[in-house]
Amino acid sequence: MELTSNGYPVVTSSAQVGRLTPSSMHTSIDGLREQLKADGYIWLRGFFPRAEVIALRRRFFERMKSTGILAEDSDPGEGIFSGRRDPTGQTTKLLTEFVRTAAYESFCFQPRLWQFYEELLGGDVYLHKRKIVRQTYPNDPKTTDAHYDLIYLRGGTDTVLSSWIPLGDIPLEMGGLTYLEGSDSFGRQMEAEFAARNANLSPEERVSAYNKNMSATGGIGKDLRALVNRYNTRWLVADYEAGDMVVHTSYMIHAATQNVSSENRMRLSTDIRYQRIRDEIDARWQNHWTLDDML
Ligand SMILES: O=C(O)CCC(=O)C(=O)O
Repeated sequence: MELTSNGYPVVTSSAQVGRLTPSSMHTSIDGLREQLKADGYIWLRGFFPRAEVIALRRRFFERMKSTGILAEDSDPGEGIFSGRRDPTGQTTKLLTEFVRTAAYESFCFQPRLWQFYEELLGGDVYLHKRKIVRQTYPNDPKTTDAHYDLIYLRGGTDTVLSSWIPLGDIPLEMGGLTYLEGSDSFGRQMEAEFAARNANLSPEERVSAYNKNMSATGGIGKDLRALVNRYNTRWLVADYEAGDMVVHTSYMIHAATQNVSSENRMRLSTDIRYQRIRDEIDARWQNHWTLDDML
């Protein structure tokens, strides 16, 4: 299957695509920390009970029922697209409402998760209030462009870690997250270059993902082929399942591929960020996420 992102093919040859390597359930926390350092990511299969994740997906799409985006007579838990986008803006309202619900927030705050991060980061941890839920429609060419997270989080520590959590199964055809292999070090180089270029800007501009030295979206490219060619590496993809979690560093370059679900399923995922409480916290991320918060 040809992978596309933002309307472009992801690669020019099949040798430029690889598979994400899952971490073994038996790897010690020290081992996971080493993997994260070496690879820029760890893919933890079955980290959450599958039923808990599926229930959250169902809850989300049940709330969306009134907008008409779900196929008639379909089970909301399946998240099958009706083919009709909601013209009233109600979906945006419900999405921003969902990230504020106790049900969603308590999922993100569950002890299994924060205790894991306490172990991984070796200290008390903090969860950023700005937590994102992303819903994508089948055959929508618009996807997340390539970036590393620190671009948007420069006001805090670079040891912040992101959790990308599929809310439901996200097989390859549903357009999950793709990582540029070995790119933690490329992200570090890029950030050093941006820091040098941004040095003369005001403190506020210096941390901005949208200052004059950055792109309009803050990202580093919509055409993923340019990056894979430039670094002579591969885009890593996976068939993600409900219950999985990927953790990535703030320098790891990633993007999303297009959802071309043959069953017309909408993709749902969340991405949230934990860090050590003692490290610098980016003050701009201390409000609930809205689609137009420009962060
Ligand atoms: O889910 C996506 O499309 C993008 C997620 C992302 O950029 C992240 O987890 O940092």
